[in-house]
Amino acid sequence: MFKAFMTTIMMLLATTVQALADPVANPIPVGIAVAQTSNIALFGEEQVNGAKVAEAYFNAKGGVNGTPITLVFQDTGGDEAGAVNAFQSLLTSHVVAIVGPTLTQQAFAADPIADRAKTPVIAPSNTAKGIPQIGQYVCRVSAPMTAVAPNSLKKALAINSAIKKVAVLYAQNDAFSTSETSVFQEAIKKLGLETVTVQKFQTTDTDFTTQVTAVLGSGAELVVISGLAADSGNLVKQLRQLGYQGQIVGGNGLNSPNMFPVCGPLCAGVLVAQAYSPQADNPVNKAFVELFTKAYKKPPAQFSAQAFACVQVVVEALAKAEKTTGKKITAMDLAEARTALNQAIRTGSYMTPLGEIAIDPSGEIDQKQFFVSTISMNPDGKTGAFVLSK
Ligand code: 1QQ
Repeated sequence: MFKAFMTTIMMLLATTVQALADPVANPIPVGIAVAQTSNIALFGEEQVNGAKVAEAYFNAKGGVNGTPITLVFQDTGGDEAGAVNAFQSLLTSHVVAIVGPTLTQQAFAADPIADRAKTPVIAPSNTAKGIPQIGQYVCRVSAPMTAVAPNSLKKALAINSAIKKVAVLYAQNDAFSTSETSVFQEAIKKLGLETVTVQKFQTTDTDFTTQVTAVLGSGAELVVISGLAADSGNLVKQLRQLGYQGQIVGGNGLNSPNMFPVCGPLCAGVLVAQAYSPQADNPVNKAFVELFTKAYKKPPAQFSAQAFACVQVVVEALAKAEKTTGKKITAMDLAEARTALNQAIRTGSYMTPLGEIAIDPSGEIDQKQFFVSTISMNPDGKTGAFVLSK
């Protein structure tokens, strides 16, 4: 016990002393801690791709006032321990900031470590309540579900105003899913709809017979799902296989084209609210869509765009920090650079593929525009698209 305590103290001291003594490297290292393995890699792969496009794009434009950045990747896997390890490893790799982790569930475990090390965290996909409140060094470019989720319910009603009875399903072992379902449930009440059943599941579940049977017995005309990718995808599939024919609204866990092979042709018609549209009409989005499509032979979706925006926020805030301090980032020591970056992130606005965004002093994003899309599946039954609902 005492020995473990002393080891932790020594490690903390070592990192602090190192950070104070070490200049920032050139190219400037930026950490990317997302899920490259596990089920959560369905989201993480999109994030890696988006971040890589941003690295190439901003370096080609001169990086940070002439100094390039370099992304340092650490796989978080899908759980808290993986995220904690990835964050610790990146902090000792002398990154100026960390973009990550993929899940809210991981952020509540890992972000406090970076916050204590006074290293900015830019969340690319953490949408639950309470993320910016983790600490002064934590911010997000992923709009909270409070701002995004209700849009899909309103769209469902616009399509079918006869809907009255709603079934709600959520993953009870995931912090994002429990947060999102409470947003949905509140919105359902406000819209004057009736919640006829609330069903819980685990993100590791593959058989949803019990939940689907309850939904079918409830007479629900709308099903609202809050889970992650594989679980939500299988749930959609089994709802359809067992005969549910009404509208389905999916939460942010159904926001990835990597989920399409899970429910296959049965994904078609699911409504999803989104913080990004590849059709957004601004120059940086056009450049992003073009570069991304060229590199990966498919258009980008939300998680890629949000990862791109995170890297953009870091690059542009580093450039701002150089202007306000009158000092090159590479002439600063790490601790100085991290603090200057954290302050700069929270000033001004950014024109990103997500449209114009700003980060307020608390670390919360201010985003103007959201979208609702319907999943449309291709004849191959594995690929498809989010088609913007007008
Ligand atoms: C969160 C989410 C997930 C669906 C991101 C992949 O929004 O964990 O907050």
